Amino acid sequence: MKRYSAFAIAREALRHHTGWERAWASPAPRKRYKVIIVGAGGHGLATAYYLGKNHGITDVAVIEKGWLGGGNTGRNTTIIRSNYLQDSSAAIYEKARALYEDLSQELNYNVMFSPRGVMMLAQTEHEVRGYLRTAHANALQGVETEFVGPDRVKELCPIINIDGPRYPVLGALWQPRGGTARHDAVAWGYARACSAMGMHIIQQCEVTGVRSEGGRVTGVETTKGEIGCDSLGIVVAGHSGVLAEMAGFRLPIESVALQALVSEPIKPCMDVVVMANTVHGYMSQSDKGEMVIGGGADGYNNYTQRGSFHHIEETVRALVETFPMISRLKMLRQWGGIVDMTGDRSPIISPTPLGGCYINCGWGTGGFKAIPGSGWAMAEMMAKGAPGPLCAEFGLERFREGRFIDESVAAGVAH
Ligand code: FAD
Ligand code: PYC
Repeated sequence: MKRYSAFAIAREALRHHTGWERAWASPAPRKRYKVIIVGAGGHGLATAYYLGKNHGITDVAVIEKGWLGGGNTGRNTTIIRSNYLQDSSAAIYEKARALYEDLSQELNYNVMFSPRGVMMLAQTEHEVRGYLRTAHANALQGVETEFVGPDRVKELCPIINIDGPRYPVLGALWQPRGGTARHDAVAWGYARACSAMGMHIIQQCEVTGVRSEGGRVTGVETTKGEIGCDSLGIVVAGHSGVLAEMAGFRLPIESVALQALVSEPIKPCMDVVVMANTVHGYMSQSDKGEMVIGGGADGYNNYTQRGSFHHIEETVRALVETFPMISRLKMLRQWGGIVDMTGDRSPIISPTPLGGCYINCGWGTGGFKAIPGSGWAMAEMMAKGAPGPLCAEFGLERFREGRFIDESVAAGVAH
């Protein structure tokens, strides 16, 4: 793999950009791999990357039914933060946030991580208490957050109306090193690094069955034929239940659509991310100038990856009291992704009842921020055959034991 650098840009400019190579190869599948990962979203690709980087396992195929990053990874609103309540959550989300800090350098690919700060508004007394509690928990966990008052909110984001008649801003949970990154660049950067290690990324190849013998996985059936493997990682977000059924077990997951929209591009007016969880809306401004807006998840199970008119109306209505200036914006595009929701709003990173088969899912409305930490933990589990410290608490057995990791407040706006 040729490195990207200022020198490479100058060299290619001089030869009319004829020397760039493809970022990743598109090989035909081999008969067998040591590891197969189903799903070339951020979590699947990061798993493959850390299998190679941390554990020296490169005989890996990542199999994707569409195009890489075409699932939730390329559809999300890119908020990165680690201000969760429970210790096990704070550990994995903060590991991910910390990895994002250097990810562009590590992958030699600009993922445009922008630690511009994330603010979760408190607009009821209940939220004030909840976020004060989170700020105290974060202090003990070593996660840098603070509870700030309304004046500081106004200072950080002047376009907010803090005196709303129904929902005045009473304060906010502020994470100064939270922010955003370019979502598809995260997928592309990991894919390029995996391909450079000799891994196969196989797009347009749907997994249609899971093969096993004596209680152990032996391979998958796909639209490009059967492919054998020693271990299998299922990392397919909203389709986790479908893949689990192929592998012969059930998951405590519901699949629903989560929608988002962007406005026409406007001049820079907001350089932080704001989430308003009581009214169910959030907003940031992209580097192109569009206001990136989202709201709550659809209230019914669904596999349709598209937006709906009622969502635009509901979300803009929710936000307009706090951000009056958006009432005059034209909305340009709208879309949806199928998110995989668990009852406690925490992920599942776990061995499964089928030997050699592991699952990573349940990130629901909030898994973009977790991609590097999740891939790190999943790779460790697949390489060693058992969960390591980062994901030990996120096993499937917690649902049987009633040991929930309740993150419904931190999941916030979209849950
Ligand atoms: P995906 O990116 O969905 O990848 C799974 C892949 O599996 C897909 O590409 C799919 O095609 C493939 N697949 C499925 N079935 C098969 C099969 N049978 N064979 C082969 N391949 C298959 N998170 C945040 O942290 N911050 C946010 O601001 C945020 N905003 C969001 C806004 C929206 C509108 C949405 C929809 C989600 C948002 N999220 C956010 C959540 C985040 O996007 C997801 O948690 C995360 O992207 C999940 O990544 P993934 O790799 O697990 O799944
Ligand atoms: O997890 O921060 C988040 C988030 C915001 C909007 C959707 N998910």
